Amino acid sequence: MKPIYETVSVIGLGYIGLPTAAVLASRGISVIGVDVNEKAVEAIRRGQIHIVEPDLGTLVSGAVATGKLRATYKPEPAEVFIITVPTPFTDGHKPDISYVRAAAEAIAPVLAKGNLVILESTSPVGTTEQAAGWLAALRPDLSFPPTAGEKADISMAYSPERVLPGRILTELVQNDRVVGGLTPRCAERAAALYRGVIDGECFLTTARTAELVKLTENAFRDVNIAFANELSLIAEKLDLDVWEVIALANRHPRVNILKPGPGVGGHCIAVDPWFIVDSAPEESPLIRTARTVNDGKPHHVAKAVLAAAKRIAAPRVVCLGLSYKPDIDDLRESPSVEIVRELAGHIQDLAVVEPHVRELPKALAGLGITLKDLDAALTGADIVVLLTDHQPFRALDRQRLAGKTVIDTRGIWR
Ligand code: SAJ
Repeated sequence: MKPIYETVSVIGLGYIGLPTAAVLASRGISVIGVDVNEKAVEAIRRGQIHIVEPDLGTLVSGAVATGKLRATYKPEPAEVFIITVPTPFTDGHKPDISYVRAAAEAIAPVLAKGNLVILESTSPVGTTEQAAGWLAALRPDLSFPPTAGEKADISMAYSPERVLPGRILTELVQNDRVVGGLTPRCAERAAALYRGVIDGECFLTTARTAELVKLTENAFRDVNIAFANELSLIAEKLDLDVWEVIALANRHPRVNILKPGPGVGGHCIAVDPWFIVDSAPEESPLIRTARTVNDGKPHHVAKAVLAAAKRIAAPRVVCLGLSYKPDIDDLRESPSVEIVRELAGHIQDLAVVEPHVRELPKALAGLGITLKDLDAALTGADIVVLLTDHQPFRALDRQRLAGKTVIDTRGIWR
């Protein structure tokens, strides 16, 4: 289907906004990308990208070369505004929607009758309605759905991104979308945009339902990973192989246990469940406990390494992998980084292998840790700790591990 809007502005050009802007531009829409980050804007202006994601560089350079994608610091008039800014949490696990508010304040001056505003950032239930309130206060000359309903000058909807880092461009186009409107017409107008761009189906609902759907997806995964992680502790205590237990249990037609690991990282699954807990604390003990179980796993792994290290005089320890999941360079909220950091306080000879970075992240700098290549790190190591299951580690000749103490948190060398 052909896109029905000619000009779309994407506010926030990060892991979701930039791929979204590039895909819209590749469909012939004129896209105005807006970001306050100089690194992002200047890179895009040169036709380059400031994040790592397969095939994104080619798509962005093509879109910039044809003039379909333009990056700016300040919003300009457009038919549709898509907000894709971060929604982190504060120290007390409270959602921080200040970037959504800043985005609403930035677009307010250029909003015009007939515009559509879509929020895609993961947000607590009620945020889209709240954003309508902020906009209404700044633009008393325009009417908004919470007060004017279907007759409002501006349509507003919530449609969560649900793409997997590493597969963003594929999933952006192929995944189904949930599109929640502040009114049915708002949902219909937003769905009309996506239908012109994606191959997946659009499912229409209210903005509040769509907001909870997004949080539910990631909380579901977190709870299921927590089950696997708890099982790994139980199996360890009972001296059983958790991987064998899971593989055999999964032969049951209605059982599908996920994989235990060193903990849960990334900016989504380790964050979003807290938004549910914050909005319904009494009703969410399971979701909160899952977070605690997953957050406790890095410390448990570090303790196991230190126990093994105690049995060796002057142990040489090597940790394999820093990113939060395999074959990407993303170190955000990575449990592997947390484990290495904890070990650094106790192990004199500590090396790290991370094929996707050139230097150690700030969190690990100045702690006496050396970044090595795989071959050099394994030579002479007493303890090998597998933290992230990158391809070169999966392909390792097991002979290289002979005679060493191996702690394999991902179960790849069984
Ligand atoms: N993990 C395990 N065991 C498993 C699966 C994952 O320990 O069986 C760990 C990973 O090692 C990693 C973390 O969980 O540390 C999260 O990785 P992931 O690949 O499950 O998910 P993300 O965070 O990269 O992306 C998720 C996706 N959500 C779901 O699968 C429900 C993605 O579709 C969302 O768009 C994304 O969050 C987001 O932006 O919200």
